[in-house]
Amino acid sequence: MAQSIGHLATLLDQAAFSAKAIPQVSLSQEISLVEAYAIQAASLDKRYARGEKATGFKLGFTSKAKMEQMGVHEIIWGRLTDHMEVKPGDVLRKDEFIHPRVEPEIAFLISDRIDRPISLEEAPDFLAGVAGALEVIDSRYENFKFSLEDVIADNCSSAAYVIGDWMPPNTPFGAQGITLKINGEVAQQGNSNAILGNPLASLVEIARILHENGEVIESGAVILAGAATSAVYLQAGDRVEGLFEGLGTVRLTVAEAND
Ligand code: OOG
Ligand code: MG
Repeated sequence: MAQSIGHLATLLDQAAFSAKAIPQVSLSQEISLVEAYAIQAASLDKRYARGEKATGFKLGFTSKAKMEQMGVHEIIWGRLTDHMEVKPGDVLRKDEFIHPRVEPEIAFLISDRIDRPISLEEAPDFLAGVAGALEVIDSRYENFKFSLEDVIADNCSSAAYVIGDWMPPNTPFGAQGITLKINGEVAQQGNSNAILGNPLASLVEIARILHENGEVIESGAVILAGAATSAVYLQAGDRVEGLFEGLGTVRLTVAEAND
């Protein structure tokens, strides 16, 4: 018998909470896109019930590099919570994750509630700030493999994020170089315009999609526009730096294995 939305949400929440991978849902049953987002919502309800607070939204597969790396070619969206936020100076513990990867992103801080589709021209009016960011993704599925529906149900692999200093919204961020360094070595190199041609297009997309889904973006919310490059596996002891032209450097440290 097919597993219910509630049961699948519990399995995914438990997998994240205990850092233990589960088999892909799609290997044993077919789920629709609507069901996948319903599983995501139900699994987030478990986090909210434990006291986590919503902080915003993320987009996924907004760059060709990410689509090709993961074999998924549709834009997806997920939910961020305060539990996922890594503050400057915090050290990430690898054992709290299954197989974490890091990727460089552009983040937006929202100035005014968005409850309708917006155009690219008016999108800047909704920005209180822009920043470079690092997202840590951690698929709850074995071998980091998933279908479109699987990854949506799994809240788009959302696990942790660190945001650099917020810069004024008129800071140029549209076609800026991005370098991801691990332990001082260049691991990925790209440009912010790899994100839908202009990262601000991600805000336009999420406003449209959320409106269709009856969700709003609150003032003060954070939006992660999607990775500009492929993601890289994290190892214990890694020192990660995201260098964002015009926006500064964002750092993340992974604890040594025996810490
Ligand atoms: C899914 C999440 C994709 C992005 O920035 O494209 C994503 C994954 O790759 O596991 O966060
Ligand atoms: Mg991402």
